[in-house]
Amino acid sequence: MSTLDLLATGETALASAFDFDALLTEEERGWQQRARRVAREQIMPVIEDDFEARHFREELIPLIAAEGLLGMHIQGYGCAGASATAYGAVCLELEAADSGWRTFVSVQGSLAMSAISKFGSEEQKNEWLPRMASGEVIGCFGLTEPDGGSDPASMRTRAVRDGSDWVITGSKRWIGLASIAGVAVIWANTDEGVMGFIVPTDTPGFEATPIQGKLAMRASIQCDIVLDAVRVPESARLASVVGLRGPFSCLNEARYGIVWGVMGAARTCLQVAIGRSLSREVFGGAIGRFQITQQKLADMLLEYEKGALLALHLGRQKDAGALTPTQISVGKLNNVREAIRIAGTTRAMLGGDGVTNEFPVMRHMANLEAVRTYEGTDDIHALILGRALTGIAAFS
Ligand code: TGC
Ligand code: FAD
Repeated sequence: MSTLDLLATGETALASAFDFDALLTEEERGWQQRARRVAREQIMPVIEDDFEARHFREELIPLIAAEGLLGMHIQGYGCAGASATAYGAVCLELEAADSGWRTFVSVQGSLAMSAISKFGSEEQKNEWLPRMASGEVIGCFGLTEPDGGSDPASMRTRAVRDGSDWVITGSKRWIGLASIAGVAVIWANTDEGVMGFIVPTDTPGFEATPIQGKLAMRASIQCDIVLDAVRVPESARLASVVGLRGPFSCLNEARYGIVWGVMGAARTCLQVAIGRSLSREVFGGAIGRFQITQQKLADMLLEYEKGALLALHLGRQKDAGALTPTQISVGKLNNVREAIRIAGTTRAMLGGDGVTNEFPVMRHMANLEAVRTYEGTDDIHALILGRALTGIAAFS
């Protein structure tokens, strides 16, 4: 049975056990189907080659933009103003193909565009958002630094006022899309606290270099950034926020997308596991006839179904304006953890073939290790929840 046939078998069986799509509204399903089409027709056929070649296929950006997926949850400025649930469903479909493509819409829409949308002036929004929604301009979001990304409060990058300008000096690490970005949202410490700046990447002193040697997220780009006395005018500052509340508010958006996205990676793995359990014959019959195999499939179904329902619940909360950062941490910690387990169990069920790229599973496993680390590691989200429950911050 080909991998595609196997996925189709798994898809039918999974949908009959848990018809998630039926829980979405017609509008949400419309967005979901658009993203599913992009994932299946444009990403899945090339992703194994791109992952192997460490290639980010930039030519897909206009297609994704044409479907309205960039900054789709933002109102106005060329953005669709779709619901949070619709955006979540899109993240799930893209990550069912590869986490790198969900990260692409996250960095562009949830981080760079959200920062401008939340904290930018009318002029800044009009200047950047329509071109970012159309994919003409790619954005990046520079918060993490080489030392201790978990603790942005220790930020060393500094912005110093010089007349009507700001001069930014420092370095950032792991910044998605930076080498192809036209604009960077850079967070820097100042005498008054952390501030955000919209930095065109052709500004003298700005340099982004892709990080090499990645064994995860190989079909996407992350960079080191050096800021060597980068000079921007006061009009480039995101003037309506000072302090870490600024970048952290954007992280809420991206973490929310991850809660959904990783269930896409989990769904693909579970579909493979179901298909393979019916097609792989050992000891004279399909491995799906072993009780041990069925126990694994049942456990994976439980966690996939719970994770997808949790994502949907958070989506409905967000659409009602009631989603809290604590709830987002519950979703990020749980869903990434369970997606990693589902990918690992499926890989083992595939036997030796599971370590090849004949199946999408080991690629998802590797990607999910990166997802576990970014947007707050699992340890950090556990500590956020511990603080919420006890009132005691145990970060240091
Ligand atoms: P803390 O004292 O807790 O807070 C400082 C100020 O921020 C406010 N705040 C928040 N505001 C909005 N949303 C949240 N989730 C917020 N969390 C905190 C807080 O109210 C306070 O405001 P104010 O006005 O009183 O000053 O700050 P802390 O330094 O103790 O934070 C601790 C901790 C560990 C929670 C925080 O440092 C943290 O979350 N660390 C993880 C860093 C992280 O997640 N980085 C992600 C970088 S971007 C990325 O990874 C992109 S990956 C690509 C993709 O998304 O696909
Ligand atoms: P560290 O902070 O050095 O953590 C190392 C280990 O220590 C981890 O296991 C961590 O859980 C643990 N640890 C840290 N603090 C504590 C504590 N208080 N208690 C217990 N354990 C602790 N950043 C951006 O700004 N923009 C991006 O676009 C972006 N994209 C990314 C894409 C990828 C693929 C990756 C891998 C990262 C990306 N990041 C981005 C950075 C990401 O947010 C950081 O990697 C992450 O926040 C962790 O920081 P760190 O890697 O420096 O690990």
